[in-house]
Amino acid sequence: MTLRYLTAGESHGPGLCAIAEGFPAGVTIDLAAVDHDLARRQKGYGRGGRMKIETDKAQFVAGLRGGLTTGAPIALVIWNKDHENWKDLVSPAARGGKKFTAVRPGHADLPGSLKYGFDDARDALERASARNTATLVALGSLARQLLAACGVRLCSRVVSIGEAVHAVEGPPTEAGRAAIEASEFHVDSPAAEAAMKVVVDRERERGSSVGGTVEVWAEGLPPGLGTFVHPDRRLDARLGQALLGVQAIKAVEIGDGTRTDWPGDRVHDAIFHSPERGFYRNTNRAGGLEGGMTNGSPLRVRAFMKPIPTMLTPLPSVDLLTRQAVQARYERSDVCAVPAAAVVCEAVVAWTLADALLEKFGGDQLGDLQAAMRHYADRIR
Ligand code: EPS
Repeated sequence: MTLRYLTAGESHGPGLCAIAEGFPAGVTIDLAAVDHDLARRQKGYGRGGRMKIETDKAQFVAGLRGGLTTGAPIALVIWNKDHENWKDLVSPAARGGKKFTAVRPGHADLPGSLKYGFDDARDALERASARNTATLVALGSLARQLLAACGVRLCSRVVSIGEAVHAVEGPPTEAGRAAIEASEFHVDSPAAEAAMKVVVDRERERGSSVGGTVEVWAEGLPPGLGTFVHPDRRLDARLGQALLGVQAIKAVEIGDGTRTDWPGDRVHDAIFHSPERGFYRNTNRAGGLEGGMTNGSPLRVRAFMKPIPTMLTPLPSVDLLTRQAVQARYERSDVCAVPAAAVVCEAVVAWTLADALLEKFGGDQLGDLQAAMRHYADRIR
């Protein structure tokens, strides 16, 4: 691991923060682009009231000078506007209010309280909240800007919400990318949008919630990021860890990896070569990864998100303190956060790829990194 980060912060505490270490010097960081990515995460049909309160912005407090990275650790803070409304309950000095004991099935409330010996699940849920994904998006935005300087670009889209599926193959076109960014469902199909809206409205009406599937694409990656030599250095394993580390993500697919019903001749991508293109494929069922390494084709990973566990019509539960049967507590939440999850997954994939790129090519400084990439491109042609 060349690039590393730590985050801290609770959902309704004063703010969230992150420190990134190992980022090369000389990368121009567009601060407005970081805030733009934070705004993308806040969007999406089915989001709850919190997103009307927040306008997430990253305040950089270290590691940048004159818009350029210096190679020193980068530190940033995202302040929680909603803290003002919760400060009697969750400020560092206060511990007021009713205890949260009607623990929600599917959330960290119960196992978190048992593990740490809490008599109030708020001590677990505040940190377990998906609010922390704001820091992941800010970090991912830095990684995306580094990758862009190295000819790599990423995008994401929603593939399904509940049973509404957008059947797509291949990365979105240029027009598709614009449509995705303009869509409340983060999808490049009006028909899929309409079907997804029906599902979200229905589950809101039922007092329930709904999950779905998102995909992330990265184009322009050189072959050979990651390695087959040891399990924990495989790029597919590292992407799996990054994506499964995002709240509510329960499964990850690389390329068409779940198509175990297909025979080998339908699964593997035949290899071709021409002097102009070097090695290339006409298909990409591997999703750009072979042997735990990029193979030069676009990377495609999918992440599967479970429905959010906070529901207006709650499931039966047991009170943490009395051990009596209760209905799980409802707190303001989202009916569907799948479009936001697409932006978060894109961010953690960007971070993982930036790490693998720096590992392969070295990276005290952007110019050295770019020169190493050019040398490698010539060698493998
Ligand atoms: C989130 C903020 C949270 C939730 C959601 C994600 O805000 P609040 O709890 O104040 O409504 O909307 O968090 C969860 C779904 C969860 O399970 O904690 C955000 O910023 O993304």
